[in-house]
Amino acid sequence: MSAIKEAKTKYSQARVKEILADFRLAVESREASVIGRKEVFMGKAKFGIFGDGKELAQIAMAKVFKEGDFRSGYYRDQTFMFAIGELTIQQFFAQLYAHTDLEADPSTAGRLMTGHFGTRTLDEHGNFRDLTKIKNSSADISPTAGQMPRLLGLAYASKLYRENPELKDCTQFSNNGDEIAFGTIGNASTSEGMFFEAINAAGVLQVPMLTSIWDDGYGISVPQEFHTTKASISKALAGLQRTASEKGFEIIKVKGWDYPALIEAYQKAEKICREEHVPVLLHVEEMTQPQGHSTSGSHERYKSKERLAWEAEYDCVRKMREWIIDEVMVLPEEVEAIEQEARKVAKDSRDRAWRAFMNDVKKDQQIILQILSKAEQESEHRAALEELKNELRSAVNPTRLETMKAAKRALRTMRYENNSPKQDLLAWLKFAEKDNYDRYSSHLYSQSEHAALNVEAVAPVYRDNSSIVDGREVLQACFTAALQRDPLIFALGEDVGKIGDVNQGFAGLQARFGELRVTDTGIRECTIIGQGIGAALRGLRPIAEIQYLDYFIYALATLSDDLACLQYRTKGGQKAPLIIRTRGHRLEGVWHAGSQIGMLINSLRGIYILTPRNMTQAAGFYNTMLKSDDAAVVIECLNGYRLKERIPDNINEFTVPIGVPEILMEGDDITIVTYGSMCRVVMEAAEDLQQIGISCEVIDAQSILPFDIHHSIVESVKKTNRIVFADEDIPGGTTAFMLQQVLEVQQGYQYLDSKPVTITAKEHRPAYASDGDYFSKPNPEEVFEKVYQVMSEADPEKYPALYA
Ligand SMILES: Cc1ncc(C[n+]2csc(CCOP(=O)(O)OP(=O)(O)O)c2C)c(N)n1
Ligand SMILES: [Mg+2]
Repeated sequence: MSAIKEAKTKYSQARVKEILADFRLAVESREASVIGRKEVFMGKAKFGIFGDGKELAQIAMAKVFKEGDFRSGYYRDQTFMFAIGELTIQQFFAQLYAHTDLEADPSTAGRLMTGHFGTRTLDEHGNFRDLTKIKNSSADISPTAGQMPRLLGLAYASKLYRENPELKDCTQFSNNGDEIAFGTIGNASTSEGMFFEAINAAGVLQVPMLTSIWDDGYGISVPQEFHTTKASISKALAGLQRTASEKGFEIIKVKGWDYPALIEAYQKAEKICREEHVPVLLHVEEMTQPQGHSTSGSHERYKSKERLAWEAEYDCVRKMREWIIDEVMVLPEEVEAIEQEARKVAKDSRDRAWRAFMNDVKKDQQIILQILSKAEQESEHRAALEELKNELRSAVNPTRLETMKAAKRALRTMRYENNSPKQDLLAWLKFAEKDNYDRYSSHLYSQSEHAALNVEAVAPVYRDNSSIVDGREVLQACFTAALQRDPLIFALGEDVGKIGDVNQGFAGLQARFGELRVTDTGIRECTIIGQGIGAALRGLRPIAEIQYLDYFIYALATLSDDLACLQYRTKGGQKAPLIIRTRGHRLEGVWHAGSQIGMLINSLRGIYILTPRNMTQAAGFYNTMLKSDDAAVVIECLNGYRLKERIPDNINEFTVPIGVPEILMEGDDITIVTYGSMCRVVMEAAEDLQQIGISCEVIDAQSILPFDIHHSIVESVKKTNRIVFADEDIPGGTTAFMLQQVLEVQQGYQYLDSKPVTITAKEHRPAYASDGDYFSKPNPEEVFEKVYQVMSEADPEKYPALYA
C-alpha cells in the first residue's frame, strides 16, 4: 500500500484493494465504451450502444449478485456483466463486430447487436446446467421494458422453490428459493405498460425481484418530464412502499455517482429481497450518458450546455476518482497508473477480438480467392473473374456476404463451363450454405434430444367400457395426472385456481394440489406469460393460461419478442419450455370467438401452435409438450368442453405427435383440410355431400406449426386432385399458409385438376349470438356449397349450379 497516504486513510488495506479493483473495472468498461464508439465510426461495426455513465451502480449490484441469481436487464449492463465475470471485454467487442463464433460471443453467437447479454444456462446438449452454481443472466431483447414480464417469472420461481416443499429436491435449480431476480431498466422505459404490470404483480406476489432503474434523465432525446408523473419514478410509485401493516415494496433512492452510497444501497436491498422475499425498487438517480444514447446521433442536439456541463462534472467514474484521491487517500499517481493499465486492457481486448473475428471471416474469403485465381486460368471469362477476385480482395473489412456474392457471381459467369474450379466453387457453396444456416438460422426450435418433434407417439388406449365424459373432464384427468407425476409442473392464470378455470379443466385441482400448483392470477395477460417464461427458464414446467384466444393480443409482444426467439437468439444457450393454454374458435360474439391463428403463426415462429379438435387431442398435445423442451400454444375449442368424449385409459401417458394430420373421413373426390372447431362443421358438410355422391377426404391438420411434417396431405391430393382449405381465420390468414405449404412446399400444385379454394370467416370479427356466428363464420351450408361448386365446375352436368 505504498502509494496510499497510509496514515490518513480510514479504510483497511483489503478494502482499499477492493475499491481500486472496482475503479479499474469501471475504467476498463468506460474505455470499452469509448473505443467501441470509435469502432463504429471506423466502419468496423454497424451500431453501438454502451453502458458509459452507469458503471458504478452496476459494480455495486454485482457485489450482491450470487451464484443462482438471475439478471433480466437491458443494453446498458456491460459493466455488470464484466463484474460478475460472465463477459470479457474481448467478448464484448466480438459481439460489437457480430462474430458468429459461440466462444467469441457466448451471449448471442453474433446474432444480436451489441449490448444484448445472456449467459448459457444450457449445456451443449441443451440440458440445464446446475443453475445454482453459476451467475445467470436471461437473454436480453431490444424492446424497452420487454425484460420486465420475464423478470417477474424469474423472481416467482424463487417463491415456488422456497414455499413448495415438493420442490426441495430440485437443487439443480434453486437453493431453497434464496435467489434474487435482478432487473434493470432505463428511466424512460418505465413508462411502458409492461413495467407497471410487472411491478404491480411483484408487489402482489411478494417475490424477490430487485429492480434497478438507471435514471439518466433521458430516453434518447426526450427528457424526464415527458416520461413520468412528477418526473420521478420513485415518487410516482411511492404508494407501493410497504408499511408495518401492509405488504408492498421497499423503495430505495441513491445517486449513480456515489460509490459508497451505492454499495450500501445494494447491500440493504439484497438483504430485504433475499431474506424476506420482498420486492425492491432501487431508483438510481443522477446517472449520465457521456457519449449520448448510441452511435446514431450526438446528444449535443438535445442537451443544453448546462446539462452537458453537469454530466461532465457528475460523471460517475470521475466522481469515484475524486473520492478515491480525497477520501480513500490514494495518491493520484497510482490512480493514473491504474487508469493507464485499464485502458490498455480494453485496447488489447479489442485487438484480440478483431483479429479473431477477421481470421474467421477471412477463411472463406481466402478459399474463394484461391478458387478464383485457379478459375482465371481455366475459364474463358478470365477478365470478369479477375475483376471479381480483385474486388473481393480489396474489401477493407471483409464480410461473408462479399465472399458469397463473389462465388455466386463467378458461378453465373461460368454457367456454360464445366471445369475443376467450378466444381470447387459448387462444393464450397454447399458447405457455406450449411455453415451459414448454422450461423444465422439454427435453433428456432429446440435442437436437443428432448425437442417436441422427438417425443414418441403413444396411442390412446380404450377399453370397451371406457367412460364417456364431458370434454373438460378429459382435460381434468390429464392435468391431474400431470400434477401428480411431476412437482415442477404448475398452472397459472385468471380463474385457474379456485374455480379451476372458466371451463373447469382444473376443477378441484387447487384443493387437491395447493395454491402454488394451481394458481389464480390478476388480470394481466402479458405478465402471466412473463411469469411462465421466467419460471420455465429456471427449470419449472408452467402451464400459463390466457383465458380466451381473443386476449392473446395483450401477451403477444412478450411471446413474440421474448419466448419465440429465445432459443434462436441464444443459439441454444437458453430455453423456456412454456406451455400456453388458451381457448378459441367459435362460441359467442366478438372477443369470445376469435380464431386468429394467422396472427399467431405470423408472429410466433419458434413456438409450436397446436389446434386440437377435441379435448382428447388437446390432452395428448399437453402430454407431448410436457415431455419436450419446446414451447407451445395449445388452443382448445371453446365450444367443446361439454361435448362427450371417450377418455383414454392411459391418459397419463398417451401422446399426440405434433405436425401429424389425421384423416377424419376418407374420400376420393376432393380433399378438405381444416382444424379445430371447424372439423365438426366440415364433417357435417362432408356427410351431406356424401349423400349426393361427392366423396370428401377430410383431414384435420391438428397442428399448424409444425405443419404436416410428413407431407401426408399431398398424398391425398394425388388421389383426389382437388383441395379446399377451411378455417375460421380471416381470408388470407391460416388458409393461405396451409395452401402455400401444400401447393408450394409439398408441390401439390402439379396434381390439381381444379383451382384450390379457401373457406374462411369474414374479415370482421364474429358478430354476436347464433345468427351472428352463422353469418360471420363458415357454416356447413357454405362448406357444402363451396365444395359443390368445385365439383360443379369439373362436371356441370352431374353437379348443376345450386342456386341458378
Ligand atoms: C418498445 C420500444 N420502443 C422504442 C424503442 C427505441 N428505443 C431504444 S432505447 C430508447 C430509450 C430508452 O431510454 P431509457 O429507458 O431511459 O434508457 P437509456 O437508454 O436512457 O438508458 C428507445 C425509445 C425500443 N427499443 N423499444
Ligand atoms: Mg434514460
